[in-house]
Amino acid sequence: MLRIALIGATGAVGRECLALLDAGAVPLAEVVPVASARSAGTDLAAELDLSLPLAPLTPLEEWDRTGADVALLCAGAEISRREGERLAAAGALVVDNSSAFRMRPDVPLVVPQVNPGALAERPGSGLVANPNCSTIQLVRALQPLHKLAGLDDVVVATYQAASGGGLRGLAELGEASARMLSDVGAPAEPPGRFGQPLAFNLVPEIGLPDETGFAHEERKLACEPRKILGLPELRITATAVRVPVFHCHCEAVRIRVRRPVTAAQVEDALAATPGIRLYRRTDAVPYPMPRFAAARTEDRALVHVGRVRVEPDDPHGVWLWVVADNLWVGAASNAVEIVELAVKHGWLG
Ligand code: 2RA
Repeated sequence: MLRIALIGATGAVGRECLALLDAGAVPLAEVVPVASARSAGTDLAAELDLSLPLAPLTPLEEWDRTGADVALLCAGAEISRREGERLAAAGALVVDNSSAFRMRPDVPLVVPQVNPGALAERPGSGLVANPNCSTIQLVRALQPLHKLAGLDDVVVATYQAASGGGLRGLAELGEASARMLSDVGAPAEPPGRFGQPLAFNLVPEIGLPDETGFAHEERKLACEPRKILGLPELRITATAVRVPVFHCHCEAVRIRVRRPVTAAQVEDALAATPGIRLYRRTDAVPYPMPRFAAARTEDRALVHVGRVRVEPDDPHGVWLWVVADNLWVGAASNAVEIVELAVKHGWLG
């Protein structure tokens, strides 16, 4: 029976982790929700209708940090950098949702459906990194193509939902959309969570650009898949765009594969992959869309792939449209599945 500390429990990802733990993902002695003092008074059990053994919400500043078998860090890179190694040194297996440790060689970066072997042994660092949301759905769609025909080159354009900006991002989009609908002539919102107004707009830069012009989200998409897929030479590049959608990231992906393929072969490989729902042109719903991919619990758990095309003049050129719930597939369920794997390996409890 596990004692899990959940840091960032009141945030968008923290709440999804609680829902998954409440559904019985792992045997629990207790979950200790930890958050900043700002969240004092939040009654998570009542708000989320939880029946798991939940300790009272503890302010990060007052938490004693001992006795946790697992620490789930969902409070951003700054807090992960401050707390991660300290918690690992205190004996917890730390599963970190931020970008703080992802590219460190002694920290496995894990998508359980893609590279469970990275968790064959308990990492000496005590840290396991959860990849970025846009990476997780991408590598889950790429892996069957890699097995089928080998990956050579990947170009991706993302369409990322407001929930990637947390509860504040969701609220900002909702409130600004309502204001603009009630007064179409209203002046644009001041830049908020997304650097630019998002309602009825597209923001083609997520995170800060470096000296090459690539933004932080795009750099994550270029580095993380190489590590997860074990393909350090893979050519992969991205443009990341924030779109005024509440939930689910979408990705248009162009893959150059090493061996020629047909669309039917690609569709069959995707359809045979657990955790992927394939949409064919002839289906009643011929392609995935964010509204539907987040509609029901069973849909939220899947990576939805459609618009499979092989270029008529190049049998190495494949296009996919990939949709997934970024808070669920892209964060919480990946993190909780890492804990499940650790339990299976007998490292905990
Ligand atoms: C986003 N990648 O969508 C972030 C969330 N982890 O902005």
